[in-house]
Amino acid sequence: MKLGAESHSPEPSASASPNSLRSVDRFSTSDKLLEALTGWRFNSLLLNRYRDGRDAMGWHADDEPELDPSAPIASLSLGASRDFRLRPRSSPRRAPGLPPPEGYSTARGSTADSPCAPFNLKLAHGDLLLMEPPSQLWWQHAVPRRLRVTGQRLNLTFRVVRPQPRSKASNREK
Ligand SMILES: O=C(O)CCC(=O)C(=O)O
Repeated sequence: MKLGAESHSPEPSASASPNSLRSVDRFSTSDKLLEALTGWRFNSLLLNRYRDGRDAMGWHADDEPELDPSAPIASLSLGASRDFRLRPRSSPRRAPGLPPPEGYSTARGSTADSPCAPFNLKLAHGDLLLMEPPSQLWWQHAVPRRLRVTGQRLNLTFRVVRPQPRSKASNREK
């Protein structure tokens, strides 16, 4: 799935120029586009910049407690194409109401055609990857170093963060 590349300026500032105002308009347009495409309203945006193929991201899952586990994570790639690796977690986390994924018991000794074999996606400019639940509970992902990649890549991940209970510390400040 391809989305158009746009420069985003999420907050209008008091000194916003006509250009940055146009960026804000485009941001809300692409926000609506994302909602139309996914059916989700995201409330958090994380930007990663890979200056070239020497910049990489290690194996991890995006399963932090503040993230809504019932929401997908939408990931927009801009710029240089990069490999995006996926592999099953060594111990999958329980997904409420779901049996373990098919083929998981054989994941450790998996073969290329096993449903849980590690695999690679090539993420190119304008690609929108939707990681649906429970992928974060069962899979890890990484963007490995690729020294032949000389171009820059930006990656924007849209997430749903749950409202946090007020901490004792912030209560004390009041
Ligand atoms: O750059 C990417 O495509 C992946 C980014 C990522 O894994 C993350 O932000 O957690």
